[in-house]
Amino acid sequence: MGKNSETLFQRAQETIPGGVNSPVRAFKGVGGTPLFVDMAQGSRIFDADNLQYIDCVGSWGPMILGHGHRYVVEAVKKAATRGFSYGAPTLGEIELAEMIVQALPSIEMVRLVNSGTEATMSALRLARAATGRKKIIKFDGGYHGHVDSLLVKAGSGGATFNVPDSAGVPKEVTELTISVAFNDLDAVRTVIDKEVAAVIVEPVAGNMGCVPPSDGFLQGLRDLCTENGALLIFDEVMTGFRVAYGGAQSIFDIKPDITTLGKIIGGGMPIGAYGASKELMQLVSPLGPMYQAGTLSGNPVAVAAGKATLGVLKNSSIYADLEERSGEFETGVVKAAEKHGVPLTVNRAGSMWTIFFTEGPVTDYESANRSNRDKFARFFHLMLGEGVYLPPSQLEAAFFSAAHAKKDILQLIERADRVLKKIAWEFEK
Ligand code: HOZ
Repeated sequence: MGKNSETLFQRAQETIPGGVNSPVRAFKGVGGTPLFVDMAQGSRIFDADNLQYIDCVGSWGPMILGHGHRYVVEAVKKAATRGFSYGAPTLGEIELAEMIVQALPSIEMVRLVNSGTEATMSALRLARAATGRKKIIKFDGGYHGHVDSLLVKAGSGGATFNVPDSAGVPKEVTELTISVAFNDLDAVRTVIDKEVAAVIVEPVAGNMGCVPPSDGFLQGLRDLCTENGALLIFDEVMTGFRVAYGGAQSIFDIKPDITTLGKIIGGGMPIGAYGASKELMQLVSPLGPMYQAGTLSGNPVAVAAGKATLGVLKNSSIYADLEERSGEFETGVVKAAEKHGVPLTVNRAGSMWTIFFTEGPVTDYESANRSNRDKFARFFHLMLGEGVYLPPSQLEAAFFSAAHAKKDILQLIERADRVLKKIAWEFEK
């Protein structure tokens, strides 16, 4: 790691817990010092030592157009000159809401919030308000932000740092949460009953690494929810406008009752959203009795970035291009691993992917945890040395953007090939 990042990390630890404002950035899952970012452009990020990396994190998902897309930058500049925040409604919020409603037919009304965590917290409250029930079903390794009742067998940082159930959350709260294995419909069938308000699921899991749903899993959840009068919440904070413009629900053709969004709908600015039918959303204050509010909700600068991003994505060839390049990357890495004799599984849903160091298949949290973490950490650091920035944890998804050109993909394969050769020498003898 460069000298400037080291110095900044030492300094940061004096005033910021762990030196970071979100734990997964801290490199604790792979060891070493996090790189401090100076700037980013297109598919590249530059650190405080002016070292350049191909960025496969993309701010954990939002940067689907790449960094500094000129339309988004222009929209943000224009919005910023008109005032950062009014705490009053704007035309832009209506336009972004209309874009979301047009893209996801399961959503007739949408409320903008400031983060994915706020979105999922509000979605649970809405489900409980609508059903009058208390219990929630989630999945092991599923992560829906740091909502108290969802920090049960949580993925992402919770799993990476081995604190799947956070301290500071009363057991009376988590007693209402039931967590079962992802892709296991029988497990859901066993626990679902007439006290369950909602089943919340990432339709493509992204916080135990990338784990797509198995055939029939999401439809099975839809059916079980309907049969039991529970609501189905799709947490599409990661997959919304990522795996397709209409999210995972458009690909798998499932209509959830409530959808949560974030990341891409803010184009890299802080935002979140939850949406549902008019019937459900009419329960939300000021129309109905479910209270939820926010000073900065619908922030005009974030809304401008989101509208510009969705505007570029809509009716573009971006999703087809992303699929082609991501597929090429997957094939290249799998071939390189075979050539060097490194057992490895690449899970991928469009431009969202994870490399697991196991024969696989990786279908749930348990199988994701069979990945050899030492190999992953070594792979991560060797790739970093090759100028590639991957998510610093085995249990996270990586992302490509429209700015990742064919040339970038070829470079990534070449570098992964070199690195896998070293991994084979070090681990497979
Ligand atoms: N959902 C993202 C990671 N899994 C959020 C990033 C973070 O926690 O900082």
